[in-house]
This record gives sequence, structure tokens and C-alpha cells, in this order.
Amino acid sequence: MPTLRDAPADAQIVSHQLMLRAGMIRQEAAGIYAWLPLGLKVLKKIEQVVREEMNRAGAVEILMPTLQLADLWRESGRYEAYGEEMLRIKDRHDRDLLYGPTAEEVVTDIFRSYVKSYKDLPKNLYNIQWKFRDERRPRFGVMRGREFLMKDAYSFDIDEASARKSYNRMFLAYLNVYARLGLKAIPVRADTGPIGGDLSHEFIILAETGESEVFAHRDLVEMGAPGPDIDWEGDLQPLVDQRTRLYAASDEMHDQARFEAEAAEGDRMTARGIEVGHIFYFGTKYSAPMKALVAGPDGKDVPVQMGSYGVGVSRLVAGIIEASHDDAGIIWPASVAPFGAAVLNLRVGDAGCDEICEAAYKALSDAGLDPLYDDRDDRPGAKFAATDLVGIPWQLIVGPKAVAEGVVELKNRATGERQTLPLDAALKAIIGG
Ligand code: 5CA
Repeated sequence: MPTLRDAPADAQIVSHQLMLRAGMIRQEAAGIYAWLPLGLKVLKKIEQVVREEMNRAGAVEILMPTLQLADLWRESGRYEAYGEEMLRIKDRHDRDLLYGPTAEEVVTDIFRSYVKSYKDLPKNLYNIQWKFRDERRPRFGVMRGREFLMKDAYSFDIDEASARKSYNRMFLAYLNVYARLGLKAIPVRADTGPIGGDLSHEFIILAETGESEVFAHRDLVEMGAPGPDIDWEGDLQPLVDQRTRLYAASDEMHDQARFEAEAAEGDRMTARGIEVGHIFYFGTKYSAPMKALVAGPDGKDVPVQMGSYGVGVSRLVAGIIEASHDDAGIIWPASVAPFGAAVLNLRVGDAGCDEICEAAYKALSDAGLDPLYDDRDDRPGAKFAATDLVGIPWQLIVGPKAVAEGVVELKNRATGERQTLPLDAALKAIIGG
């Protein structure tokens, strides 16, 4: 956990500064990062939240390769069209490969090899895999990287009505993902860009440093997620309508006259935000040229209806920090905190302190809190600052008082509240709360 006292001068936004200071990432090349232990723990936790919500909504996980054959992209016509952002590679046989910036072609190829009938639909396949886009201006750390981790899901349906149901499931699952990460995400109508299609939403979390501008009805910001217990097989259209009825658009799609007509002045919110997800319905854009055909109920082959759904998993690490920090450092929501609690030994080598710390560490481990034990030989002030910086939700502080009076100090990182209490009571507060 190589923490730094000061932020490197080239880090411009707070999440990038804090990720470097907390020793979460290390830049290896422009827009390319190594994930150090603390960063990796958070990344894996976010990944797991995304995975659980995808599974709940009926999607099935696969893993596609990072390197893809150019020939597949020639079939869809995107190999030439994608331009400079695509990293093109040749192997020793002079075959054209590329590092995948997204995976519509690969997943369509998998699908067409196995699925031939409407009876096997609907299907939704997703993977959580590294992508590469040779961005002109990689910046703000992992917020806009060149190599980044994305969850990308792909839905397959027999007709447009059923494709819309698949889209709705992802739309609502996304809101649940962001809510579990402690974020308020606004779904806005969006441009489809190089992915294509005619129905698309971006999910934006509010942050002053965000690269996107959003225009939205205030009520949408407060509306929140539908929750995990909705009937995923049932009619989700009313829940989606409730959230798409109110005006919300990103800069490319914004129409000021419509905004003014649809929202009263006091309800109009204009803000900056971070795009943490983007979903698309694009029908047969890939399945038609790539001949991913399925037999319908009438026995006739038709190209399958598709949508794709992306979450910026590595970008979310930075996005959560933008939304949740203070002057002392990061404040992780419990759902993604790298450790559930930290045990700070202020007198390492003192038999009494060591014993209490080890007992606390064991009790917290047994309770599944994945604690961090700071047994470094360092000044208490340095330990407090480092623990605040890395944002662990609970700090259990063990000093000479613990040995003399049988009490420890418990600090809550989010509220700053400190209590002095017996070890058992402190453990109960952490484990129970
Ligand atoms: N194929 C579709 C959906 S699977 C797709 O690629 N969509 S995307 O281009 O919008 O990317 C999905 C998400 O990945 C974005 O919402 C964003 O959160 C994240 N993302 C895109 N580019 C980058 C980047 N350069 N660095 C970090 N995250 C990125």
C-alpha cells in the first residue's frame, strides 16, 4: 500500500489524485495502468456487484478474448470505419488482429454458431473484460484510459417487441448496480455513435469534473432505482416509462426548447456528469451483415434482433471517489470498500497492544469483514492520515489505553465520529453496522 503524502502534479482531478496517493494504481504508459493491491480489491468488488445484478436480470456470463480477428470486423463493415481508436496488430502469420474496443462482432459470431431457432431466445450474454481504445486524449487516470475494464452485455431476440423487453431489463438492472455502489445515476437519451442503432441511453453520475453535460428534470435525479425484487420476467415497461417520461438529455441530444416546454424553470437542472454506462438497441445492424439468422415460429429465417449494454467498471472506481471523498481522502461505500475495517496498532511490539490487535483482527476476519492490520512501525499521526486517505469505513485504534484501561477507540470514516469503548462493544458496532 504505497501511499503518498502529496498528489503528483500531473493529476488534475480529485479521483486521480486520490487513487495515486492511496497507492491504488500506477501509470505504466499513457492511459494504461497497473492495479496495485488496494485498487484491485475495489475493482474486483465493483465487478462483483455488476456481475450479481446482471445474473439477477437473467444475463449469462462468458469470457471473450481481448484479441479479435480483423476478418470478423470486415464482415460487419466496422474494420475500416472504426478509425484511429482501434489498436491494430499483426501476428507472425501476417494475420490482422486487433485489441477489442467492444465485442459486438465476436459475440455475434459465437451466437450464430450455436443458436438457430426462436425457441432458444431470448438470450443475454455478457463478459467483464479489458478493452482498448487508442483515445486521442487519455486523461484523468482511469476515468478515460486507453486500456479499461468494461462489462459488456449483448441481448438476442426474435422480434422488436421482445428486444425492447431485454432493453428494459438492462435499463433497470443498471439503476440497481449504481444504487448498490452508492451512486445516483441519471438515465439520459443518448446518441448512438459508432455502435449504431436508434434507441440508446447513457447513465450519468453527477460530478463537477465530469466530461458530459446533462440537462434533466430534477425529479429524475431523486427517483432512485427500482430495487432487486421486481418481477424480471414481468412487464417492466411502466417502470421504464416512469424514468424516461421526464426530460433528460446529454449535450449531443439536448433540445433547449423542449427542455423548457417539458420542465418548469425550478425543475430544470443543468450539471456536469460522468458517463458510467451506455445501452443500445440496434436491431439487425450486426446480425444482418454477419448472417446471424434464427428460424421464427413460421420456419422462416430472420436476422436476430440485438442490443448491447456497457458499464465502465474501471471508470466507476474513479467515479465513486469523485462522488464520495473529503479533504482527508476517500470515503468508500461499504459495498466496495477494499477492507471492511482497519486495526491500527499504535505500539507495535508492545505485548499487550499486539495481543489485542491480533484478537480484534481475528474476530473481524471470522465475521467476514476482511480487515486490514496496520502493524507498521510508524507514528500514530501517519497511520491516522493513511487510514483516512484510503477510506476504510471503520478504524479500530489500539494504543496504551487499551492495555491499561481495557478500552479501544473506534472511528467511523464517513461521519468522523469517534468513540472510546471496550473491545467487545467496538467489534459489535463494526460487525453489526
Ligand atoms: N458496445 C457498447 C456497449 S457494450 C459500448 O462499447 N459502449 S460504450 O462505448 O459507451 O462504452 C461503455 C462504457 O465504457 C461507457 O459508458 C464508459 O463508462 C466506459 N468507457 C468507454 N470508454 C472508456 C475509456 N476510454 N476509459 C474508461 N472507461 C470507458
